Amino acid sequence: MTTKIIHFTVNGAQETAELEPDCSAADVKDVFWAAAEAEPDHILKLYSVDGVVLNISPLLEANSRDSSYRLEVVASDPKSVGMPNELEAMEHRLQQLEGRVLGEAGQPRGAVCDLTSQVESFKKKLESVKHLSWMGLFKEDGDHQLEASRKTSSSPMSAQQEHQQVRRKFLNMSSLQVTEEVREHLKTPTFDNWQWEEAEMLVLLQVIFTDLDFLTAFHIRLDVLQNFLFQVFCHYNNIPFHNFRHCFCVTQMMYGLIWLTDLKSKVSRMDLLVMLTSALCHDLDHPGYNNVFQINAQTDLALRYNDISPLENHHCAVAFGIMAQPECNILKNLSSDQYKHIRGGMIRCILATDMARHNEILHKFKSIQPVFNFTNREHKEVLMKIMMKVSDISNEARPMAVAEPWLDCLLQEFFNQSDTEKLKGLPVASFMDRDKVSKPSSQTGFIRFVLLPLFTEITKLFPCLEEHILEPVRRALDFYSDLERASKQEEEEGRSSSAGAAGAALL
Ligand code: LUO
Ligand code: ZN
Repeated sequence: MTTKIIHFTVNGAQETAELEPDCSAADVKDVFWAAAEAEPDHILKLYSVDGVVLNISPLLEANSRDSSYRLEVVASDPKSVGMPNELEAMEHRLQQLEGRVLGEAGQPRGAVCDLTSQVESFKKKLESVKHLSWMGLFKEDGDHQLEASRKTSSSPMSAQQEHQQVRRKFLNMSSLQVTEEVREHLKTPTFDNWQWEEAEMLVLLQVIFTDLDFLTAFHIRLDVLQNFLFQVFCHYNNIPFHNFRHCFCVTQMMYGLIWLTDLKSKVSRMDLLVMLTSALCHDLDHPGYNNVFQINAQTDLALRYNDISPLENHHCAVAFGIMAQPECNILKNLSSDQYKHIRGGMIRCILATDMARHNEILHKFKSIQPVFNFTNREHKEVLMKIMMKVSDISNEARPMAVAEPWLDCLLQEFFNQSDTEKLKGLPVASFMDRDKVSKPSSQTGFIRFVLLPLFTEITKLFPCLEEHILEPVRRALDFYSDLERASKQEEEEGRSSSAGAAGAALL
């Protein structure tokens, strides 16, 4: 093994690092922190030429000068005044300089003005979201397999080790302040979930829970919330669709809908806690095989729950299993009446996400929507179920670049299931069969017959949702309809050309 030469740029300068074969992770960290003149509590990101975040570790691959990596220093702990001390030193030097070189009219000379404006723009840069790359706001687009690419540079870890690494990152970052831009962005359906690592999504979930004042209102200690969020993360499985990133999407969409509909002023904070905690927990420990599979294969879950929404019952039971641990029990300081209210609400909301009940719940909402009354308990309970359903299947309300990868993930999970069903000789649903499904036609059907009726009905109650979720879904329908038409046309042309070729062959 020879010494590895790593070429990288930092603060605009070209640098190289020589990594000895037996260097430790700490040695590598020291090299890069020194090159960046960073404080120990700063967080650094090292990017490859195509913007993928690399692990700063002895496993870092050697590169050439023209494929230099880029090293970025990110925000440090906000308790330190808010500016790195080199900036304060720069400001101090500038004030001294200004005092010495004031022109005859008492105005600072041009050079000082330039320096002043440079310092001002540097301060703005540090405070702006662009330089908080630690929040992953400006990673390269299309970087949709974030974890996968990140793991390429490190040796495979066990799930337990990966979880502990996420926990360390989460707790390290959780004391950092998220900028106003990120907070505002988090309340919109345009939020791009693909830009974020798992630890960063945990930080954002903490922001959501604290932003709605749940900690003060329900006397939730921050460390208990963090334990709860981390255990929720651990209890989602590493499967293509129903994973922790889906949980984050649904919770973030629920948070966005609460703000867009001003639900804070229409329902109690207890009901908001039910909705967000239900969104967070609604697919806990999903195995990647739906209820039809559970029932047909007579799995333990189907047997345990007598074929009645086995998955959704399981998701809810896992949620309360996590909260049964005192160090994760975010409900521990509630009164028994409050606890009963939350538990009843979460059971209703999580069980409502079973798509087999789609028509039942939508029909009920349609019957009360024209006379909806926010003081009517039953009305609010139906609305909370509808909000769960909207958040759960809302991918197509997001920008196409965010939504489309989700359909690929979903079909991958569906195809895994139908492959297994074929192997086991179990019934196979056509919309899950890789030999029958086309992405466009499955999606046009779903949008036309499932999404649009649901989103149209909730938009009747909250007209402001028209532009935020109904319009994007209509655009998605147009997109997939065009794709469907184009692929049908190709098929036609394929058939006619092969018919032509066959005919020619006969001549
Ligand atoms: C609806 C649904 C059920 C289980 C798992 C995922 C989904 N979601 C979706 N299904 N969630 C979002 C989406 C989406 O954007 N598209 C689809 N599309 C196709 C595959 C589909 O037809 N899904 C579907 C439709 C109805 C159903 O039960 C009535 C289950 C799945
Ligand atoms: Zn879900």
